[in-house]
Amino acid sequence: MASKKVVFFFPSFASTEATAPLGILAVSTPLLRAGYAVRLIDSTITPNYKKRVLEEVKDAICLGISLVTGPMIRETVEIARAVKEWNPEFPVILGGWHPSLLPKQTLAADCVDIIVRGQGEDALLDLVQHLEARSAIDLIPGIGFKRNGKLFMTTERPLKPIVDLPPKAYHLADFDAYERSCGRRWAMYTSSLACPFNCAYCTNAGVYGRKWNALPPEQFVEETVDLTERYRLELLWVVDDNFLVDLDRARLIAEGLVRANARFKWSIQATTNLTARLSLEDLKLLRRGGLHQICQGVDSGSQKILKLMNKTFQDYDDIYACAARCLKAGIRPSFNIIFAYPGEGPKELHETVSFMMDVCRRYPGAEFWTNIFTPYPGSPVMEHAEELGIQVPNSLEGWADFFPRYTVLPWLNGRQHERLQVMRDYLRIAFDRVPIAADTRDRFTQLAQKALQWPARWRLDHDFFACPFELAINNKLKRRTAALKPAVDAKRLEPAAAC
Ligand code: B12
Ligand code: SF4
Repeated sequence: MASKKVVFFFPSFASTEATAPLGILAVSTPLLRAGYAVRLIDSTITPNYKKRVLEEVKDAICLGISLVTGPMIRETVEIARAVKEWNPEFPVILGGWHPSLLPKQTLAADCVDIIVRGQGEDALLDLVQHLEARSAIDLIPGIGFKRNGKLFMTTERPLKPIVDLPPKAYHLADFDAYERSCGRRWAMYTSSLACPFNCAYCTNAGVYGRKWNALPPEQFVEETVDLTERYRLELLWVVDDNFLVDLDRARLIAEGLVRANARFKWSIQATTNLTARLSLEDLKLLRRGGLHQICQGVDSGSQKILKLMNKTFQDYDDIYACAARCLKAGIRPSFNIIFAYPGEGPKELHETVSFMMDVCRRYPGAEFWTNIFTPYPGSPVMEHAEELGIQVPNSLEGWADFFPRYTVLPWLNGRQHERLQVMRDYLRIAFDRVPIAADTRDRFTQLAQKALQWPARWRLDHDFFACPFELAINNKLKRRTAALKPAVDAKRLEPAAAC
């Protein structure tokens, strides 16, 4: 006899940045309000996660799993199969980015019964109520299901603006456990949805469209102050795709936080062109309100590649000037780079590395994080997969190895791939970067790693990566601080040394 209980599983992601999964907290609220009990098992903080899931599903209505494309698929399949072995009739529901972008293929997996496409708040409640009542789910918009081995997709569910979505059920999160795993007490928060741009490698438009919409500043201030006080959080990462679309809203948020005497730090993500619109006064105001980092996708130092990425809105002079203003205001400018985008040759790679080195040298405190281009399902560039020679996986499990840290591409394999990874490792040690996870290095390790910066910069300047002995030394140094490690098998995912 099933109780009114729904079990959620959140598979580990290859990162030390452990905190509560916002997607699951979001879809939990309507369930809780309707009187359902919710159990959240996050494998990052639950060593015996399989046993726990199998215990919890015994008297539940269904199991929901949240995942993005990549390594999370391994544990998704492991848990879904284990549940199916226990009871082939028990409903396994997949939601989140991967099922939303590839609904049919995901649903085709033998261990999956139902998928939810896009926003899950209303769809999952509808679904759970129907499963509980054992009534037909055919008319629930925004889902896909299997019947007699056949796949069915229901009608599209219209996107809801963020103001109409309920608050997330943060109380379900075990922040003590996340803090133990990551060394820092922090959470994510969303204050806007969608992004007006459409970069060719990005999947956002496919799930959230391009109509940017946001919470009013007063709600931002009230919720974030409450959240950080209630759970004693030192940091909020505002995971909006483009926080700075409405500058007046950003200013009002900062003013509100100053007035509320907010004590927490927060960081945002925004495009370089919108960040560049902030004056020094704006930035100082945001800093007073607690903003300490602006993450921006620079992506490439080559105009040619930016054009291919559909990112012609970016201006390099603006990036330099804005980095200077951010640092002056006490805000860390944090930039992302994508290597090996289709069309990138040695010239474009060199332009990007030179740009990075130049920014870091001129503006100490600016930081870069690098990835290898990963062709995600649903991104505009994937429409050209065939001509690019990309082998598109034809099963859910085939996507498990799609991961920006180690993606192998038709134009980047073997020695070339190895060389790029070594170069990325040198970039990691050449300049300081501040990860979310706490810095647990002792003084000796810190000094020794600092000393490695000079030979690393020399190598990058001279494009010389033979006999990478500094990386071996760095690996030894890293072993001295063994405490914080990603929960998944990071060795397989990260063949080269990480900082
Ligand atoms: C925060 C975040 C992270 C955090 C996650 C921390 C954590 N504890 O969850 C960290 C830093 C670890 C991270 C890492 C990565 N991320 Co990330 N990340 C995000 C980000 C910015 C926000 C996600 C979020 O929580 N949103 C808020 C929630 C409320 O929205 P949501 O996730 O969309 O959830 C809704 C629906 O999807 C659905 N839903 C979600 N789960 C479920 C479950 C069920 C059962 C149901 C029914 C519905 C449902 O309902 C929710 C409410 O409407 C998104 C961008 C974005 N706009 O969302 C990228 C994003 C998810 N990440 C992405 C990528 C590529 C990565 C990395 C590969 C990046 C890298 N360079 O390493 C890694 C991979 C991690 C891994 N899994 O292996 C891509 C995923 C693309 C894809 N095809 O899957 C995104 C979409 C960014 C992008 N635009 O490309 N990421
Ligand atoms: S600016 Fe960022 S979120 Fe917007 S489309 Fe480009 S990559 Fe995606």
